[in-house]
Amino acid sequence: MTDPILPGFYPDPSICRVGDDYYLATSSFEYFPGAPVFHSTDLLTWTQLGHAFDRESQLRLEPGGASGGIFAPTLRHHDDRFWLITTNASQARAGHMILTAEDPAGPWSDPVFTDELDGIDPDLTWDEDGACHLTWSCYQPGLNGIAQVPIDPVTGRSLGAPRLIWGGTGLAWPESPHLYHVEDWWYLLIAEGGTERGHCISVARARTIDGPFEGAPHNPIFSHRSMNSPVQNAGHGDLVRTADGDWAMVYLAARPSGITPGFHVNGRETFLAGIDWVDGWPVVRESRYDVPSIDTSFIDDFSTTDPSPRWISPGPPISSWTSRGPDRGIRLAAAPGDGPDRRLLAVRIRDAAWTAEAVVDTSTGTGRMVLRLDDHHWCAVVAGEDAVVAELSIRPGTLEIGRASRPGTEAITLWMRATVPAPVHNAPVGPDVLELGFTTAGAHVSLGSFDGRYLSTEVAGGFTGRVVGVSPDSGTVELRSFSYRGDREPIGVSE
Ligand code: 6LW
Repeated sequence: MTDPILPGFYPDPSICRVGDDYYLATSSFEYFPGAPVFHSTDLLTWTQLGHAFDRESQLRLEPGGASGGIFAPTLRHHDDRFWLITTNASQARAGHMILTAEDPAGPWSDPVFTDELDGIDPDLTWDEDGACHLTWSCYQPGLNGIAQVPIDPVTGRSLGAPRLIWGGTGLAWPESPHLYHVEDWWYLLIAEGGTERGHCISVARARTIDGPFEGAPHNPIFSHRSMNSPVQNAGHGDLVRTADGDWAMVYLAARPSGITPGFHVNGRETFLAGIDWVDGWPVVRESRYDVPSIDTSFIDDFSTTDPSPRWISPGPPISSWTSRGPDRGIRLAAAPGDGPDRRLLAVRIRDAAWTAEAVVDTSTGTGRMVLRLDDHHWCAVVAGEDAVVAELSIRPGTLEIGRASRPGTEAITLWMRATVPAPVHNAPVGPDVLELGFTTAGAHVSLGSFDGRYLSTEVAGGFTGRVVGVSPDSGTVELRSFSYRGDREPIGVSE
């Protein structure tokens, strides 16, 4: 299976079902709102409902904390409520965060914090007696591996001492534990090997939720390591029993491309597989589902009352520095000074080849279109008063890759596009070519292009993927409309 059900950086998926409805949440790191929540009735097509963290009283993120913030969540439904547990990796000593909601579209509660249970990837599971257990990837000395503690999920308080329940098969980083009660067994599904090319999924089982757990003789039960597949880094799975009684698994994977070692630019994405039970163990059926290609294109003129949940920011909440135009458009106010809280209104890149355009009015300020991996790996089309400049910033420098005078100061369309290059002399090159430019008064100006590998995770590191959007540099910039189209002819920037 090569197509994700959630393209773009939506990693660490967790899924649950209520009747015929499926719900899924992913990690979101330094971006706010955080922990996006999705809905589906067929596991194949998903609609974003919103985010579990959508107000500052729930979550304060460190500005510029690349790949910090909200790590892997677990989403469950119990006692007629939805439960989400996760870790703010920038404040991990505060404990894991438990949120609840009647409606997964929100509002979600303010978080309740657990005790300081050092580690990540917390899971909540209720046993046959209704007791709740927190199981997580523990870093505490003596408990290194998958640990578990009985917990009161309402208060967050531990109701016993943490215990190591499985150390995994011996591969690095046993993490992302999830538990399932199937017939007479409790199954513990984990990821191992690290979230890179060695990623895999292993399973163990026990007669009781707290073990002792015995690993499957054929672990890992799923991996793409050392395989010749366009889908790599496969791991971090969560199982769900389907409405018709079968089983499925969501998992994360990346789609690196280009010359070795391969570069993935859109982060780790969410994929879907089938699950069969054979001789008392889950077996992954990777190609069971025919995932439809997803139309990721949109044009947003900000005329709707509520902003689409697609918009995120790696800094302060969007509402704190934006305001809506009288009937359409959105005004972006630049941050005072040059603080780290880069104000960027952005969306995830979800395709290999794409075009994005921002129509901006800079009559009351200056601003830029930005493609960001993190604060040290980005490129921009900067609309100044009399010139438009294309920049590429790779720590520690920022390179000007093109400049043109700006005819007039009326609204201007800033654009970027990514194309997938053909191999040169049969040798693959970078994952894509990024071209930056602008269009104004009918003049279409390409400012320059560069090899997109420099804005890839293999170069920058981290857990996220590219986002594209608009950032105010000074004063107030009005974003009249933003359009994104995947894998088709560029919108309005044809030569
Ligand atoms: C996540 C861990 C992982 O918490 O990477 O894929 C970490 N696995 O389970 C960040 O995504």
